[in-house]
This record gives sequence, C-alpha cells and structure tokens, in this order.
Amino acid sequence: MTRALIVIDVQNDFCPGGALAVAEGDQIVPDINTLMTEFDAVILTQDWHPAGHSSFASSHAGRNPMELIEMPYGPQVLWPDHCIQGSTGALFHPDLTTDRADLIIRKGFNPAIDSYSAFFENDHTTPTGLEGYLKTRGIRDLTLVGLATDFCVNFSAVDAARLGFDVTVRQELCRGIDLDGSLLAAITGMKEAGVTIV
Ligand code: VGL
Ligand code: ZN
Repeated sequence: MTRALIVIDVQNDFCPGGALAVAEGDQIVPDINTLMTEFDAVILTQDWHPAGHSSFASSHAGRNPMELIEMPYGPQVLWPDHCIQGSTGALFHPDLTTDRADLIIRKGFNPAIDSYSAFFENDHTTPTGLEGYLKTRGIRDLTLVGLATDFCVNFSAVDAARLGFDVTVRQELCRGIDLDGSLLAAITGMKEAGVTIV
C-alpha cells in the first residue's frame, strides 16, 4: 500500500516572525523532516495568494484582520496579508526538507476564493487536482501534519476523509491559530468526519 505524508503550509508567514504567525509553528519542522523518511510519497502544500487577495482584511475597506465576513461562498475570516506569491513569507521554512517532496501543491491563487483545504477551494466545489493525483498513484492512506491545525490542516483532513481516504492527523506535528475556540471545534469536526487524531 502506498502511504503519503501531506505537509500543510510550513511556510515563513505561519512561523514566528511571519505575517500570520502560529505559535511554535517552527518547532514542528525537525520531526516532520524525520517523519518524511517513513513514507512512500511526500506532498507539500503552499499557501500562495496574489497581492490584494479577497481573504486579506486590507482588501475590504474598514475591515480588520480576524473579523468574519460573508463571501458569496460562505463565511470567511479576514487575514493579515500573508503568503503573497513570490514573497519571502510564502517560502517554506528554511529548515523544512523540500527535496524529498514528490509534489508541491499551491492553493489560494484564485483572487476571489480562499482555499484552506489541499483538495477544494473554500467554495467546497472547485478542486485543486490533489484528489486525482493521489488516486491515480494508488494512494489511499494519508497522514497530515503542519499549519494551522484548525484551518488548513482541518479543512484538508475533513475533505480527504469525505473523499474516501484513510486519514490520520499527527497532532503533535501541527500547531493551531485558535480563534474563538476554533482549535477544539476543529478536533471535534475532524473526529466526526472519521479522521484519526493521534
Ligand atoms: C491558513 C489562514 C489563511 C493555514 C492559510 O495554512 O491554516 N490559515 N491561510
Ligand atoms: Zn492563506
């Protein structure tokens, strides 16, 4: 059986000092590098927004980061500008092993729709292509690690489980943002979707 490790958004902007820093986001890097050696396939995701992306508070007059707004596709948290295409903040953490990756999938490049999940944009219908990539390679078993537990890891894990993959999230190799209880809600939601949390 082919097992894949999916490393979600271990990028400078999600690490201490970055534009949307997740506490201790950098601390998971060494153990993720070690874990890569145990998998047949390694896939990295990279949050990759054009300047002026609709998920940025700066794109909405009078709005502040971390506020919730209603978008045509549903509720959307407004973020500080982050992971802008080609910026240093969008680069992977310098210590993350990237040579081992079979595939790097970029997401959030559509100016009008955010994309937390590695599988679908936040409209929950526009695919990124990752499902087809995994299924055509015969990969059914996924382990997810990375940033942030309650947003991109959560959405990716739930979508993967709904698509029929066998999904494990290694919680000690993730770190969360935890906005208004979002971390606990994410753990509960992932378990309900059939994700194994270890
Ligand atoms: C993420 C917020 C905005 C994440 C990405 O990687 O969890 N969160 N963009
Ligand atoms: Zn983003």
